[in-house]
Amino acid sequence: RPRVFSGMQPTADSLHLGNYLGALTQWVALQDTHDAIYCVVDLHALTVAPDPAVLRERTRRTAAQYLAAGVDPARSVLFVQSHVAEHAELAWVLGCLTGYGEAARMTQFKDKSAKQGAEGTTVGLFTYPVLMAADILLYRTNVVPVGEDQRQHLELSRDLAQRMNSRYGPLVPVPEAHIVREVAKIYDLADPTSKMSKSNGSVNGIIELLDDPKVIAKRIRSAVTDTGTEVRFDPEAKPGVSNLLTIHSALSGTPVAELEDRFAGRGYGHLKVEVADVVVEALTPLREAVEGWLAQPEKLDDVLAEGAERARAIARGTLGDVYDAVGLLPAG
Ligand code: AQP
Repeated sequence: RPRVFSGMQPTADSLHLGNYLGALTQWVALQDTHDAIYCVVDLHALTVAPDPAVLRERTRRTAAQYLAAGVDPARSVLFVQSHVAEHAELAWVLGCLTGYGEAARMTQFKDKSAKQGAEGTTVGLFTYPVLMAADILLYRTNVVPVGEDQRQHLELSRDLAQRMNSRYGPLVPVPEAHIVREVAKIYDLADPTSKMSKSNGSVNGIIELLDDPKVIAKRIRSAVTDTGTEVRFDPEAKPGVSNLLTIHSALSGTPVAELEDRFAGRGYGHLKVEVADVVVEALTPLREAVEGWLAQPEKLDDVLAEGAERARAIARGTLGDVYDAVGLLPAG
């Protein structure tokens, strides 16, 4: 079976609806057809200088959300990035294959470093996409399910795979992005031209998976729409309404065209009420399942320890081949 790998950063107490629709639901579906490996990328989270105790807590919470959403440890490898030392080791080798200008062109780096200023911008933020390439190539990954915002980083992973293979002989497959167009970019409810984001989102524009249902309903009710009344999917002219239709359709399974018909002549208020119901209905069992996992931290840690062991076995093989190919002397 082809291999799928993906990860998310433990940079918030809760994942948001963009993470869930753009990535996590795809991860769960791909378990049926792929050899799946999913990771909480805590080393990446160090780029935002988190409080140590908070980072530890969020790492567990993120893993609990993967499990609650349906990542099944019996079928997938689920682990924490820092538990497998080979990620950082392969990242060094790949960093030595990455051009400075190539890394400096990454738009996420440009955006985040512009916000943080020269003093606040670390080398870790700069080399973030190189570590991401290491995560992916270490498992000889074929498919990487991500949202649209990660497309450029994935392109770099592909370039590095090709470069390594052409310089040192075939070592890793060139990974493909798995980006599902309809849900590739969920927008901020309060600013529907920006993506829903853990770090940049306006407080009112983001729906966290673990939010209280009342908060979710309130945020959807106050979602920014346009001054018209027609419920129509038109991301250019009606980004707010189109975002609500996307969310409804993805969670309810109802095609967007059918929703347009259903809400014809009924105005935005009705749409918002129904979207709130659909979101609360989808997230309530998920929130309860997360609470279940967090109530048994030993069981959660056991799942992660077993996952790390399985991941390490694969990672060790790839890193050994790469070290050998680039000419590092075996330890004997
Ligand atoms: N708004 C979104 N719509 C669809 N998919 C999205 N993803 C993120 N936002 C949306 C996808 O979720 C995964 C999260 O990866 P990450 O933890 O590395 O975070 P990120 O891509 O930087 O996005 P976040 O979670 O919103 O954080 P910040 O605030 O740092 O931008 C990825 O697959 C991503 O594509």
